[in-house]
Parts: sequence; structure tokens; C-alpha cells
Amino acid sequence: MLEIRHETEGLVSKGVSACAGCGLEIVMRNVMEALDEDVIVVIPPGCSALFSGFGAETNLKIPGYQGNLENTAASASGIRTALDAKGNTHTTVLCFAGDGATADIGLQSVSGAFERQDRILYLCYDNEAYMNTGIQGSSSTPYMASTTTTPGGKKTGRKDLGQIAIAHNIPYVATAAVHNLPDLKRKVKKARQTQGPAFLHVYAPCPTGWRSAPEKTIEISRLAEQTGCWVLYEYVDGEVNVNSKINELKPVEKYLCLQGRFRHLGAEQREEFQRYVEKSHCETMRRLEFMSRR
Ligand SMILES: Cc1ncc(C[n+]2csc(CCOP(=O)(O)OP(=O)(O)O)c2C)c(N)n1
Ligand code: SF4
Ligand SMILES: [Mg+2]
Repeated sequence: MLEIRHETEGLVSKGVSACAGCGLEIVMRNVMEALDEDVIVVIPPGCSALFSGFGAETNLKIPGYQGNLENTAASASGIRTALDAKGNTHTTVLCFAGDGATADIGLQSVSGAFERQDRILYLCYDNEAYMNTGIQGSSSTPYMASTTTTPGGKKTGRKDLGQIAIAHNIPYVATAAVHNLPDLKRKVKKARQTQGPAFLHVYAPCPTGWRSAPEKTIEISRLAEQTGCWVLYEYVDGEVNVNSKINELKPVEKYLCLQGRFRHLGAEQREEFQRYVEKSHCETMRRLEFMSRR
């Protein structure tokens, strides 16, 4: 039977002005389903600011604060400290930030909060570029992807945010993706219980920036895992569990041809991309294996 959900249900209102097929919207809705109203959210500028709203209007039915690109984690640390000073240890302080806000412009503030072991839940939805301001490349844009600042394809690979977070010796780090929502929700709930900083890095395709069809968002995300472009894992108190159980990686061609941001690649470059993905997947798995032996 069809379930009818009313506007008043849930913590995110309907009618958000995200593009059709937006991965970030799927992440936000499912994260909020995994949480409850005992949350304060900090959202920096970026497409996720569509949810904190405009002027006096908001799409989220929880208290929120829109900070700057530089200081999402620092703002959250301040809120956590104030709550703790009032004896409130139950409210979750959630950062919901893009890759530009996390890997580039706000990295110092993320690093500071992690180094201080501040109890915040930091989620980075990764659409692999500065989408809100016109698809500029970020340090999370993958190798060879075309953006408005890398029109011929990015010449370098991406920063490994998970490894950067793990290097801060925080208790919980996990990756997730929009094609596996039960896994995302489980990780959000676990991250929330963590007695210290928790970092979630979530793969969030962006049809507008990736030049992909809106209805292919989930398929692209699934292919990212199956081809080795994205690995699902969890790092809990020094133990790593790889959630991606892939016996043999699929060729990247299907993944590439669904996205216009790779359209400029000729046959030789596609082969180079394939070799690059296999090599970096292998290195990621080796690093994760090393981490779990520590
Ligand atoms: C210090 C600073 N530089 C630039 C901007 C302009 N700006 C606003 S949103 C945004 C894009 C943020 O990208 P990301 O964090 O990846 O989020 P997305 O838009 O992709 O969702 C930029 C560059 C800003 N607000 N502050
Ligand atoms: S530009 Fe991309 S991330 Fe931003 S709202 Fe549109 S689809 Fe979502
Ligand atoms: Mg982005």
C-alpha cells in the first residue's frame, strides 16, 4: 500500500531547491532520518546551504547555524563547549559541509577540532567540486575530471580525507555513499554515539556538475564502488573494517561514460584512468590494511 507522508513529517521540509537527482539532498534527508530533533547543525556556504535556508526561512526543523567556509568545525566546537558548560551532553552537534569547505578552505578548522578531540559529528558530502559557485575544481575533484577551472581535466589526484582524519587519531572515521543508505544511516547512528570527533565522508553525485542524467545518480554511485573509485570502510578505535566486498573491480568505462565531466577523454586517456584507479584502489586497500594492524 502507498505510504502517504505529510509535509509535517520528518525533519526536512519538501520543496528544497536542489537540482533533480542531487546526491546531497539524498544524503541530507537520510542523515536527518537517522537522527532526531536533538541536533544542532552547522552548515557552511555551499549547496547544502539550500537546507539552512534563505533569510528567515529554513528547510530544517532543527536549530542551525550558517557559518563561513573556513570555520564550520570551529563553530561546532564552540557550540559543543557551550552545551557541555550548561551540562547538556545529549545534543549532537553536526557539521554538514561540502568537499571545498572540508578539504580546502576549512581544513585548518577541521584539523583543530580533531586535534582537540572535540565531540562533534563532522559529515562531508563530497560532490567533488565547488558546485554552488560554478563547478570549480577542489582538492577532492578526481584525476582527469573536467571542471570550470580544470577544463582539460584535473592533472592531480584527490586528497584522501579519510586518511587525513585517521591521522588525527580520532575514534570514528567512515565513508558512505548514496547507493547504500542503510549503511549510511547505520554509520550516522554510530558516529553520533562516539565519545570524541567522528568523521563521515559521503559520496554524493551532482548531476549538474558531473554533467550526468539526474536518474543516474544512484547507478553512478554504485559504479564508483564497483570500479574501485570509492571504497566503503569504517575505522573504529584503530580497527578498520572494509564494507566494500568487491572480488573483482569492474572496468571504469561504464562509470566514465555516464558523466560528461570525463567526455573529453580519448581512448588512451581512458586506459590511463583505468590504470590510475586500479593503482590508487590498491594503495587505499594497503593503507587500510596497515591501519588495522597498528
Ligand atoms: C572564504 C570563501 N571563499 C569563497 C566563498 C564562496 N563560496 C561560497 S559557496 C562555495 C562553494 C563551496 O564548495 P563546497 O564546500 O564543495 O560545497 P558545494 O557548493 O559543492 O556543495 C564558495 C567557493 C566563500 N563563501 N568563502
Ligand atoms: S549543483 Fe549539484 S550539489 Fe548543488 S544542488 Fe545541484 S545537483 Fe545538488
Ligand atoms: Mg563540493
